[in-house]
Amino acid sequence: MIGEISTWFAVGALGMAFGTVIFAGGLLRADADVRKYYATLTAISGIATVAYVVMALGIGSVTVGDRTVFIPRYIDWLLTTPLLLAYLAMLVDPDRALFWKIIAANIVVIVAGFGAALLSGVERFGLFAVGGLAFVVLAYLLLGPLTRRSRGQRTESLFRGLRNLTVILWATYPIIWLLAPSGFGLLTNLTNVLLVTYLDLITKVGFGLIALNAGAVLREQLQSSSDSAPVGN
Ligand code: RET
Repeated sequence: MIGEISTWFAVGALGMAFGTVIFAGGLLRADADVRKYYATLTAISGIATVAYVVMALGIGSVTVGDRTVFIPRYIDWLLTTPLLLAYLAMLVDPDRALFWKIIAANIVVIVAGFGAALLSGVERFGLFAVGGLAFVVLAYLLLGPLTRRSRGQRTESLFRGLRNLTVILWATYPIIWLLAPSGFGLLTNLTNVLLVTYLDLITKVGFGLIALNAGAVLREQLQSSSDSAPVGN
């Protein structure tokens, strides 16, 4: 049972559904000014729940050469990675041009990776390199220009924490892609699915839980500083 790929997809579906319930519960109770944060997290884990259920049911996989490509995985990434980046951007409110550059680089990453996975010959490594290069641009935009926007904002430390989680964990995806059957075939498909499922859960549900927890602390601090203001000092 544990040795079956569909088991890991089912684990992923349960984890994503858990996150969706927590975030949707928060959305129902949220004040108007923070509703967009909850709505974004709910959409991210909701979309992933659907993708994992579909994959657990064995739907949407194609065979390329002697390996399997899970199409719902790439559709999930195409929809949810821009939402994760939008969440980061909402914390620091960048200008539109910078935001759309970030989204464009991200879309090139995922589309190139998807295209590469569908090719069976060595030319797929060329497309992988295009995706890798776009990822370097994306990481630069997050660590450079977007981080400069965050300076001095109240959300700066939350932004930095989530940005680091994002850049570090996202950088492991291309490494796994290369080691998996999509690249050099050093990992079995089962190990590949298991690793990516864990990563997806941390980058989506873990990201959301950290954001909500830190957001609550932030709000408390703001409230207590405004409560204590009239008393003096
Ligand atoms: C690919 C291959 C092409 C080169 C690069 C890749 C990066 C993928 C990433 C995926 C992130 C997914 C997330 C999912 C959340 O649940 C497409 C593997 C750079 C960064 C965060």
